[in-house]
Amino acid sequence: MSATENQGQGTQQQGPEESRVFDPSAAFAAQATISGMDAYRAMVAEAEHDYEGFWAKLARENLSWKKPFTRTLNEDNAPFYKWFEDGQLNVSYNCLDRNIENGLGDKTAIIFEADDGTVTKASYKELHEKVCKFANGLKSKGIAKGDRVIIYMSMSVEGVAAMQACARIGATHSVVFGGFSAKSLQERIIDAGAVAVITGDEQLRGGKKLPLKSIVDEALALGGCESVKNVIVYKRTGSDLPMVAGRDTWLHELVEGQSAQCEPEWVDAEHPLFILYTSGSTGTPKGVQHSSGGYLLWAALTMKWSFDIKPDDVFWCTADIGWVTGHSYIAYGPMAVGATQVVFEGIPTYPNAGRFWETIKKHNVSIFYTAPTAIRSLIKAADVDPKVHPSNYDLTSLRLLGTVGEPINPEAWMWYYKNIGGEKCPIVDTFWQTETGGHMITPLPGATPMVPGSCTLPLPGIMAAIVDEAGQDVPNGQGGILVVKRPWPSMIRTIWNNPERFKSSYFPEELGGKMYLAGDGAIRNKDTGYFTITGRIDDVLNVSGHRMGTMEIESALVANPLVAEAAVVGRPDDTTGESICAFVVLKQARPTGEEAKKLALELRNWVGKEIGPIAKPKEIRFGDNLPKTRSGKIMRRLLRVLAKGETITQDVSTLENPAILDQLKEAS
Ligand code: 6R9
Repeated sequence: MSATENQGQGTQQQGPEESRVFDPSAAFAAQATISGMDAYRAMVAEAEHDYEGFWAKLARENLSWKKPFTRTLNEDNAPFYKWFEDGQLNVSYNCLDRNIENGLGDKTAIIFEADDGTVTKASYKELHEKVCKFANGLKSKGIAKGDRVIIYMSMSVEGVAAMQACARIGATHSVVFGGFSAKSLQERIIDAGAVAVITGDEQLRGGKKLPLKSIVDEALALGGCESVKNVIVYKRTGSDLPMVAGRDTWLHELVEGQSAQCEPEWVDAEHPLFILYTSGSTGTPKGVQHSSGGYLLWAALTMKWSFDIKPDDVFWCTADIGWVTGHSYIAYGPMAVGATQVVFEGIPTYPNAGRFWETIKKHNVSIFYTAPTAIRSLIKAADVDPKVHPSNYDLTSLRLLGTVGEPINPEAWMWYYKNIGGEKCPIVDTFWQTETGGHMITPLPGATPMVPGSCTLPLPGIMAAIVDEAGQDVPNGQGGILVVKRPWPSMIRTIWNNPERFKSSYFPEELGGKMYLAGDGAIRNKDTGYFTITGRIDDVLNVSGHRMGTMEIESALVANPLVAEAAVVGRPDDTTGESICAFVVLKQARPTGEEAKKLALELRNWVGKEIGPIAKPKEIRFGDNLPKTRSGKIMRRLLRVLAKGETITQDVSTLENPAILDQLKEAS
């Protein structure tokens, strides 16, 4: 393999030359849904030969349609593509009723592993009943097709049921991660124009009770949320909470006496199933809008292709429903294929860092999907405390492993392969995004020879390529910009409330207006054509697999009355992939020593309050100024070098104030 290079501004670096190749075992390949590279190549060729025919066939085979579609792809108003547009279906019907009709009513849909280890199971029949009652309850509050509903809940069967219940009645949900602040929640409520918020009293994580409902109250009190008429509260911890008469309803009271049957609302394939807010390079988060038909098709198909899901598998995706991974591979994908899955409330280090490995054994998990950050932190924990090393746990139920969210460094890949997979489980390093709806570039576990640190090849039908800034293909071995050249069924449809931003962010004119711009840099191996993602090419950071815009954090910092100016950059971090380093100029004199420490802590907490704890900078350095060009542009490129603790070797002659660099070299 050739060495990879970081084309983008992102700070993710792959390791040195990577020449190790791991073939899927013959035994795995023999039983796999897509077995061997010839099978993969045949599918790729089929998609290239008849693109629409390829997708139409899959959509007919994998989904149940109330009204069959006759038109596969409509490109008339590109890039506002439409898929299966005259077809009608219901996502919740496809995830629940259809499985029951197929004889899976008594099969376990969800094994819920609570924070304290308590286990509750729900069969497809039971989940169907829960979702129908929930859906009827929402209807009784006047919530109807097309309404937006915010879901601000922790990991729970009820959280998944809330999403499915919205889908059942055609309401568009927008899940907001339970770690976001009241202000972030308020912004999303306003942008979505939500009519209701579904939340919990509190959440339990690592033995601690954390607020949910009180943050909703706070968000609504910030103003501008008059569209919200109902707040529905799931009782998790039972703590005493004020309920607002006429607005707040306990979930158990809402569903009491509701019918266990609820006729699904049949919607057009393009009907927005959900909006999920994610960070972009500019200030406000973008409401990524997904469809019903195309989205569900890809969630189901990737369960089969990438995860090789089979009837007896126990699938466990450790993501939170607040992120896209928890949408596609918890709330929808597993149920769209009638699988059994573990839904986990807790954290990987509670009661100790063996929790994942213990839980795999406890529930006989066969397919395990997690983030590189979690793997790296558990490697460290096992080094410190040999008792939580995976060798102490029986992991023989596993047959397939996956990762998502950020590049996995080859060392972490090898550790995962050896210590968790026992050198027999293929690893699918799945590259995808909130905007793509599901996996895009990933090994097929029964076909693709794996190379640590590479997400390998695009799935059949995904026309991924690497181009230069003018949109021209670059040869393998040369890095560039990752694009997708043709629309695919689960792609983002628009940015809620902002179609112009959708066009300029994802289909920029510079690239001809028809290629999807992922926002990542990538390089293909000269010999194999394998893709390696080299990191974001925009001002988006990836901390522990969570996306954050540098501008969002900067705006939060300058909103503090003490702050005059702020610049935020990412720097490589052994555990979290990237971490946040902020350079701050205060209105008062530059603090040093203890005062700097105190103010840094204050500002970190401020950011936590403005956005959420995940956005707190790991380090804050104070300066009298920031390095700027003569035209006043902050040179973030130089700040990235300083954040890493490296010496600046670039030309700084265009700087207005080169002396400032010395001051910003280290903590104040
Ligand atoms: C699913 C999800 C998307 C960004 C994406 C890229 C990074 C995700 C990756 C990966 C390298 C992988 N990313 N998977 N980078 N290898 N296997 O994470 O969505 O939160 O929208 O983040 O994450 O930078 O652009 P999202």
